[in-house]
Amino acid sequence: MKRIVSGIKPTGTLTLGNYIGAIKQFVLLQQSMPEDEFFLFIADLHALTTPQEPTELRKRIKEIAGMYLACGLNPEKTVFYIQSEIKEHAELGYLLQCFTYMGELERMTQYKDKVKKQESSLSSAMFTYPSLMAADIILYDADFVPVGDDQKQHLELTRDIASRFNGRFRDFFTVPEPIIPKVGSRIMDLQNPEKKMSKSDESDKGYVSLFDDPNIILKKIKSAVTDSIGIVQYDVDNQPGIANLLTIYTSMTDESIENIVSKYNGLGYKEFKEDLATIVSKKVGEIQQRYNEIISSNTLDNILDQGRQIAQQIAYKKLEKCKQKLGLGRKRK
Ligand code: ATP
Ligand code: LTN
Repeated sequence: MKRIVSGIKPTGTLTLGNYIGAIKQFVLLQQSMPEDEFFLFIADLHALTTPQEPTELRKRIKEIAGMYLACGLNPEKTVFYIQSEIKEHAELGYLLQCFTYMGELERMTQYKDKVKKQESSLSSAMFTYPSLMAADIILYDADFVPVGDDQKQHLELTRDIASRFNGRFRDFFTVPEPIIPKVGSRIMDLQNPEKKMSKSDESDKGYVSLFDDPNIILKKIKSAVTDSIGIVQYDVDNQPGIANLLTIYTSMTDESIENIVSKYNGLGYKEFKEDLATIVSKKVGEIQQRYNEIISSNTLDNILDQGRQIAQQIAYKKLEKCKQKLGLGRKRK
């Protein structure tokens, strides 16, 4: 039996990128690996690396939990929990900082991008956050970590940190492997297809939020930036906008890109975009309906309580053993 672990930060809203690159993959994995254990958490400590309004943050934590379920994850097969409710994450995060080199953190592109944008107001937690992410994963001896393309580098660092620890203290942590979808691991901004679709974007025109009104979704997709070539075909270099829309289309319908391209052969972008807009707004509308039912029932808190209990036990044992290895604690147990 293998263990799969992943998390999502409760910053901004959930986007179509989060759905296609991460949540949909979680659902597929859950279906294709029914014997394996699934641990999914809400990475609220990670959210605090940038300033958050407390009421908003509290609301978003619940939103993500509700969306995990609304998108089709089964609470009977998945352990859902909130990262900050398991104190071991933060403690192991600190311990792993002692096994992470400054140079490694300085090379993280996500950090480098933030430095470029925010300069002096950047928190030190933003810098050290990959060590906390490593802790989130290896605390549970995860075998696999499904993530979008932007997290690949953090996963590589996680593997290096785990291997470094194992090198000093004999094999102690499982070295995890990323699972990155072949298609849809990097959904691009609808207004600027050179840039990742991001929930932290200042303008909301470039992303579809899973909470957007279906009519707004129609508009956003229909006004996605394309090009003047006028042929629906998959050419990332010359038609990045259309390539991105094709990726969204195939991800939302499971129809192959080849099929989609031949379906729109001889037709213009207008028809293609209209169809895609309908597909996305309908699918997101269905997710929203399930979300509203989940949020208005009282099941969410129970699910998160149960998840906390299960995760807590595993995390406590692993951290205790880790501290022993390091020589912390007065007595050798
Ligand atoms: P931000 O947009 O602020 O950088 P984020 O959406 O990348 O944040 P998370 O919410 O923690 O941060 O991401 C959750 C998961 O969604 C991660 O696995 C991430 O790789 C994936 N993901 C995020 N954006 C995209 C995207 N545009 N395309 C595909 N996957 C994505
Ligand atoms: N760093 C990720 C969110 C995240 C995560 C994790 C993903 C935090 N801890 C552990 C997978 C496993 C992000 O910013 N998207």
